[in-house]
Parts: sequence; structure tokens; C-alpha cells
Amino acid sequence: MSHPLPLLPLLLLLPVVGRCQTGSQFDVCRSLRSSEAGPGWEFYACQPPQANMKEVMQIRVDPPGITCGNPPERFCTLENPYLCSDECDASSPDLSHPPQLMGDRERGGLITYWQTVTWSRYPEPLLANITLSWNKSLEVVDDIIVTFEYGRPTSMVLEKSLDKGVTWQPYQYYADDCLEAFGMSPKRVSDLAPSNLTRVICTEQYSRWVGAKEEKIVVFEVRARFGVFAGPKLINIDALYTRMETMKGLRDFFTFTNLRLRLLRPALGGTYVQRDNLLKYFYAISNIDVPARCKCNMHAAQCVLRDATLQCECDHNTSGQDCQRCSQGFKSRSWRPGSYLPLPKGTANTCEAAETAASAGDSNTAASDRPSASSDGVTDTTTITTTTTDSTTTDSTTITTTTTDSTTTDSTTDSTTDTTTITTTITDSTTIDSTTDTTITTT
Ligand SMILES: [Ca+2]
Repeated sequence: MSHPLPLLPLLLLLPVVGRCQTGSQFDVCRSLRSSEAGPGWEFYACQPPQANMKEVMQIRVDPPGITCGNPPERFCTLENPYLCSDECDASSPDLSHPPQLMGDRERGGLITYWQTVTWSRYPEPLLANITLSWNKSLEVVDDIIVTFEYGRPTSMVLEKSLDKGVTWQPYQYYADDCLEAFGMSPKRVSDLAPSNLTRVICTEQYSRWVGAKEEKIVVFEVRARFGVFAGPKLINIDALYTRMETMKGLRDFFTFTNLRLRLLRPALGGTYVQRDNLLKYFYAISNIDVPARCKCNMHAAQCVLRDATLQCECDHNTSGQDCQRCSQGFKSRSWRPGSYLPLPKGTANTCEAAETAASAGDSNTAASDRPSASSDGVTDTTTITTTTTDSTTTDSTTITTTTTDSTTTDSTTDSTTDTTTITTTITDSTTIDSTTDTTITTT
């Protein structure tokens, strides 16, 4: 069947961010194995490859009129405050600085950037919000890097939402003086212990004035947080995966559907505000890198753009944007996220077929600790005693709790820590067919 919009796997669509290579672990959801009963599928926990999500983000800036150039405006720079020949003009392609230029691919060494109006209304604060939306839950896998041309803000907040922008929570505070700006003592990620890694901190590392051209980036440190468990070069990524399953709130900490930058005070050039030259104060952002992967609850190895929305290509008899429920014809109560454990292959936690529920005759659930190819086809896995809360409920619970305290109730960690591995080899070919049907045709 042809479809007006091609389903492009993100793997092909987007260049994979090269810095964080966590190996090819968990990149397939199933493989064909032969046993005495004939060929059958063996299922594995799987996750989509990472990508730079700036390519598919929606950008909104607030308040209205914050972008420069309407009407055209002259501006100066901190580096050269008395040379004010630069102009921002929204009606001119060469002189306009629209928000899209924060997420574009820059070619040929030309830096393109979004720019705000200048601080001509001082002492009224110069505030700007940048909201980045994906309409899809993502898991960040490497540092989020925001590049500021003409100086980094004196203070700003990075916020995140887990419910597509309904509620927000702080992710990290940035200021040249954390105590003065936010009443928080300054911290670095290296100050954090494994037990309080999900703490929201204020850092002074990216706000000090060192010259606009020397240091342009503001970082949300994901790599350093991963390194607390996996070692400095993320050599022991298995240790991180184990923590993701066992430590409450850890996985949610790296999950979001939206990000928001609240710019509170522009770069001042290392001195106080000079009222006689306010045209040198403004914000300009040339790039925002968001290396992440779609959250698919370990049930999909691909994530595609469908009707301009990200969608997991669900396997394991699951469906939904995040593979957060069982497909039709499968026991909805049997849904659970896949698990990284036991390493190295994890557990698929495939949804059970509804038809076979009654005939759980020779169920072989007292299986070995890890999925093995030699085990017989187990079609039904009898009782799963852990209460799996509905995924929508899980989301809303997570949102209302703040990230400053890592006591979030998380069904992922709850259900996976204390369950034994269930061998998921389904030999029934009709089951497999119906799965592939639904994943392809649901548009
Ligand atoms: Ca750009």
C-alpha cells in the first residue's frame, strides 16, 4: 500500500551524533531461531538509535515581538560597543534572524542565528522563552548544547516537560552568581554523588564572562551524569543500564517531551549595565543540539516521522506512540516495558496473545535466567504479579513530582527489578503476522 508520506526511518534521515557511541546493544527486537518445534522468533529488548533531535524540533519563542527586525533595528556588540553598524531587518533575507536558525544545518561555515531585540527598555528585564517541542517522549543520551553568539546569558533556566507542555519543571539553573540570581549555592555535576544525581543544580560554569568569542556554549551535562555510573569514557555502559532499571527516577530524569530555555538576563561583558549603550545587550543563539532517542519502552528499534510526528515502530505485540500498550488481540494487562536486564540482552517482556490465555498448558516459565535459543516455544507466560500501572497514569504521576527529590514512582523500575526473565519465543506464525500488520498500517 502506498502512502502519501514516506516513512523515513530516523536512522537514515538524521546523522547520528558521533560522540556517544554506546555500542550496538539493543538494536534488534527479534531474530529468527530454529528449534525442535521449527523456526520461531526470539525477542529482545530493543531501542531506536540516537539522533540529533534538533532536526525534528518545533521552535517557539516568546513573548511576541522578541525576535529582532520588526521594525528594523541597529545593534552593537559587547566586543566593539561603539561600532553599531550591524542591523537586524526581518524583511531582508540577509539581515533577518528568525527562530528556525537555532535548529538549521549550517553549510559552508556560515553561522546562522536567532537574535532578539536589544535591551532598550532597561531597567525592565529582557526576558525571552524558547520552547522546543517534539510531541513525543525522548530520552536524552548526550550533552544538550546551546550555542550563544555575542555572549552567554548572565542567568537562565533550562526547563523540561514530560506531558507535552502542560506542566514544567526546572532541569538546570545557570547564572554567573547562583546565590544572587536563584538563592542556590553553585554546584557542578562532578559534585554530585550517585544517590543525588537527579538533583536539579545551579551552575556558574557557563555564565561567566570570558569574551563573547571564547566561550559560546551552555551545556546540560548528560555525559558527565552517565559517567558517574559508567566511568569517565562511558566504558562500563552496562553499569549505567543496570542503574537505569534499578534506581527510581533515574530514567525519567533523562526523559522529556519538551524543553524550554528561559533567558532572564543577557551577557553584560563582565561589568554592570551601561545605560548609555543598551544596544549591545541582546540574546543570539546559533544552534541547539539535542542528542536523544525516542522513548519506546524498549519495544522498538526504529522511530519514524509519520505525518510530521515521531512514532515508535513497535514490536513485541505492542502499539501506541511510545509502544505503551499491547496491540489489539493481546492481553492489555500483560504490558510491561522491556528491560535492559539481565545484561547483555535484556528482556523483551512481549505482550501475551489473548487467545492462548486459557490454554496455558505446558508453559515453561520457570526458565533459565537469560533467554536461550534452545528453550521451547513458550506462548503464554501465566501470572505476572507485579502491578503494572497504566502508562498514562505513570506519566501524570511523574509530572507532579519535582525533580529535586528522586522519589518518583516509576513503573519501569518497579516492574523490572524483581521479575525473573521470561523466555519469549513465540512460534505461532499468525501472531507474528498480525503484529507486523498493525505496525505498518496504523497511520
Ligand atoms: Ca544556526
